[in-house]
Amino acid sequence: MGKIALITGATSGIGRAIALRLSEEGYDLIVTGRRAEKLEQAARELSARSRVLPLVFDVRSPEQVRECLGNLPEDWKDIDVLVNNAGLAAGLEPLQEGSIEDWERMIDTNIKGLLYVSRVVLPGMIARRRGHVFNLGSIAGKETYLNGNVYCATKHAVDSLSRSMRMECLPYQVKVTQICPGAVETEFSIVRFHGDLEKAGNVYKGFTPLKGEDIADLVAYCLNLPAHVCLNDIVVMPAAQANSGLFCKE
Ligand code: NDP
Ligand code: 8X3
Repeated sequence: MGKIALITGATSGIGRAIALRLSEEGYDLIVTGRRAEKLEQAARELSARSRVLPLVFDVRSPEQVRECLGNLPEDWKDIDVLVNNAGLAAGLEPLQEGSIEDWERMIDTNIKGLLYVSRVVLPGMIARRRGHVFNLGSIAGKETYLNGNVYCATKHAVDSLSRSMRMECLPYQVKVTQICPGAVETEFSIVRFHGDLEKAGNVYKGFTPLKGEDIADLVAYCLNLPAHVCLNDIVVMPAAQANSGLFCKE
């Protein structure tokens, strides 16, 4: 049996690319997401190389998280790698015009979802004295940009929780790596702009954004480091981006 990696939000974008890459690296994969059809499609692709367990659930529901991840079949229980990737931005408006529904979606997914999943998975890693957790933060967790308000706050929370996890996992040989990307072209902006493809496409015009595969390469790199080495915190951007608001566009 190979090592087991659990990747949340593997139906698209960064999560899907990480799943593919870890499949190439020989991992068995637990992949999750809410869209059953997309998850099945990803699982079919991954099963060419890996054992795959697709689990459809919403990370915002502590009951669903416990039900799915707390009752894993015996040969899937010993998770070596957890990638807390599921997340989103919804909206890009000044606070005084923001949608409370969008705020709750972001807070419930990006902060509470990450906590619910980690709460179920970490005890096993700690008991086995082995594991590696990756949290998908963002440049939005290192800076605050205009109209990014609640999304930035959720990613600042991921930044803080990643540091807490690192301290609390330290005695148990469980590594914690936060990856904080700048612009990665995925479904992210389509979700942020509530399905407005034109607005979403404009985000990536005039420069070469990162791809999910670039983030997947980083995860693979970290996992292949010697046991005594851990990259704690990675900020990664397109070469054409200096910070959340400064791009060199054609
Ligand atoms: P995508 O929209 O392409 O993918 C998001 C993934 O998260 C999907 O698989 C989606 O699956 C899953 N997801 C969202 N909400 C839930 C939920 N409530 N329960 C379960 N799964 C959920 O975006 P990205 O790949 O770009 O985003 C991945 C992570 O990377 C996010 O945390 C994002 O904040 C972060 N990030 C993205 C950047 C970018 O520029 N793209 C930059 C910095 C960070 P489904 O809809 O099937 O549930
Ligand atoms: C995604 C990158 O700059 O849109 O986290 O917040 S940004």
